Amino acid sequence: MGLIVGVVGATGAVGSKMVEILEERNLPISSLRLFASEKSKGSTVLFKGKEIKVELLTEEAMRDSFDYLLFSAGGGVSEKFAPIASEAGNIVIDNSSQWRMTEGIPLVVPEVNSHVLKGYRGIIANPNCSTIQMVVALGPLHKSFGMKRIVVSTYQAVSGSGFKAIQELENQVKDKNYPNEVYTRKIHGNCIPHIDVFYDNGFTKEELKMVYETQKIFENKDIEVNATTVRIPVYYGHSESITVEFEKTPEIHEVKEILEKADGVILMDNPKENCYPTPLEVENTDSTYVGRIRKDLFNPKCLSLWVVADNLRKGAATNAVQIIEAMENIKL
Ligand code: 11C
Repeated sequence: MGLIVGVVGATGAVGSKMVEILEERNLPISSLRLFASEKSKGSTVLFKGKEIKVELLTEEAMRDSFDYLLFSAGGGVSEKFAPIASEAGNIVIDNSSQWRMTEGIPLVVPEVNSHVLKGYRGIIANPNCSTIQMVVALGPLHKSFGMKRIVVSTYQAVSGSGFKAIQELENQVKDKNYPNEVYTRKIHGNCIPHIDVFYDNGFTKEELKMVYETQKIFENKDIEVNATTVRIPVYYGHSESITVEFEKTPEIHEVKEILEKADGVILMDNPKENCYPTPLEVENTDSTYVGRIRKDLFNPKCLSLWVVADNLRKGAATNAVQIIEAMENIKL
């Protein structure tokens, strides 16, 4: 018997990637059901050469039997429907921020902490895209050198805000006077140091996700994270400039050896040959790319690096599908 899988929010930017990636990977899926709101109900999506009709998301449908339900329809939908599906015995992998910080709900990046899935059934949270690529790159270094403090600035693609934002950038490329609706400023020819809402402490919600999700994934509240998240006029692929302070002194050759062997990481670091990752080059791939590795000039325990990944794939849909794969591997 193959797997019965459902995707909630199947017509959105991440949901449609989930369907694409479910088709690409070797999972034995016998039935795929797709759910969306009234707006997309009845539209069709191609999966393995067959047209699948998108169903209206209902409580009743969530009580049907699924091996896995992937959710990417926003926090409100996950808040209401994920518990219904999970109480019916289904495993939910939720891409929204709704359940990420809830105690008892695992927040999983398979390369880093798949051990938390052992024996677990229920809602599993998929982290924020900017957190995922950072922890994939830093996880193996943390194991060897112990992280104390991370200072990160992000350069995030518009696809992180969904199809509407991709269209807004495309329209502004064609017509520089095209008005901004998704962002507070025009995004074309600009960069905006503002992702999600501001809190009273001056940080944005996106920045605090990077702090608290990182601590939860590494099960260590002592890791200090200071993030500045910025939207730039790139369609796909988030980039991050990261400086980390470790407990032990990392040597560059050791760091490179570790990253070369690390699960999910591709090292692209040869400045003499202009070798470093950029979002255009990594679009449509599933790895996390690391380059520009260098020692701080003043603190030998500090390292800077540049990390790039496709935000819709490894930052969202691929990570969610890899959680299914990790769960299936645990069963073996
Ligand atoms: C962005 N990181 O690029 C956001 C999108 O919590 O899953 C993903 C939001 C989330 O705008």
